[in-house]
Amino acid sequence: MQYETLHYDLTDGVALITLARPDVMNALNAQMRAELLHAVKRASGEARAVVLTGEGRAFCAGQDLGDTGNLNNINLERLLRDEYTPILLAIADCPVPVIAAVNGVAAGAGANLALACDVVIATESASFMQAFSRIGLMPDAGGTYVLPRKLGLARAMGLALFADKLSARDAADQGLIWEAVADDAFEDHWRARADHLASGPTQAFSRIKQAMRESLANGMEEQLMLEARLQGECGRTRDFREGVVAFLDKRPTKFEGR
Ligand code: T3D
Repeated sequence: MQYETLHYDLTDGVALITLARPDVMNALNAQMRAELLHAVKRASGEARAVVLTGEGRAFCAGQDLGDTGNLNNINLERLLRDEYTPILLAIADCPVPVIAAVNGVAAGAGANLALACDVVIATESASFMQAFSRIGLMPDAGGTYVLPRKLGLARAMGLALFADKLSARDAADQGLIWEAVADDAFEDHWRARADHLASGPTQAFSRIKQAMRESLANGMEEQLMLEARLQGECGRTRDFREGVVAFLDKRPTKFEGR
């Protein structure tokens, strides 16, 4: 697929997906949704870490409100089911870690796209906004799934009802995202984080993702059984052997992702 609404680059195991409609703050139109789904699936098959970021001053302003078609005859259920849900599931199912490098405002479905990623690193001047109620909607694109789980019900409810902008610093302090980084250090920082993940134990990372996500629905015993099974698989990887040998040899690890 030739991408027109995003850039895709694979370097040293890191797939960098850059949303590229800066004139509309990288708002998602139908073409961008199709290309993003393709890019995430492509990265899942060839990268050891994925970074999703935005071009210009925004990360993503959510649905392109100029691309909604006839408002009297709009089918939002179909739009969400057929075009947004596959992207969010592709990020969850991606076998390698996905970082959202939030370079500016993330609003509406753009905020929830970022929050669907495994790690969210934001620049300090970025912000997160559940903009939906400002236009008469409720949070979608996974917002009602991730917000109560990451923040608790009280803060999730407030963000959804008031649609206030939450600064990256507050988002980090409240546990909604992993970290907020000074603007002038932001790019170097997320690149270093991505390189770290891309040279790490990919098989273990994949199982960390699976176990963390399944824990949200599992009881304790089910989760302990899952951990035992997945750790058994980790124990059969080359990277586990390398990790132990490197520790005993007092040298840095050289993980191959196998
Ligand atoms: O189809 C459906 O509607 C259902 C799906 C829903 C999922 C959703 O995501 S609903 C939520 C949609 N998003 C929003 O409501 C956010 C709308 N945008 C804003 O509130 C603000 O633009 C921001 C807070 C994100 C940024 O504000 P600011 O002051 O920094 O920038 P701005 O001047 O408002 O925007 C700059 C340009 O981007 C501007 O265009 P112009 O005037 O320079 O030609 C603006 O119209 C455009 N833009 C920003 N967001 C969108 C957009 N164009 C289309 N769609 C957008 N979402």
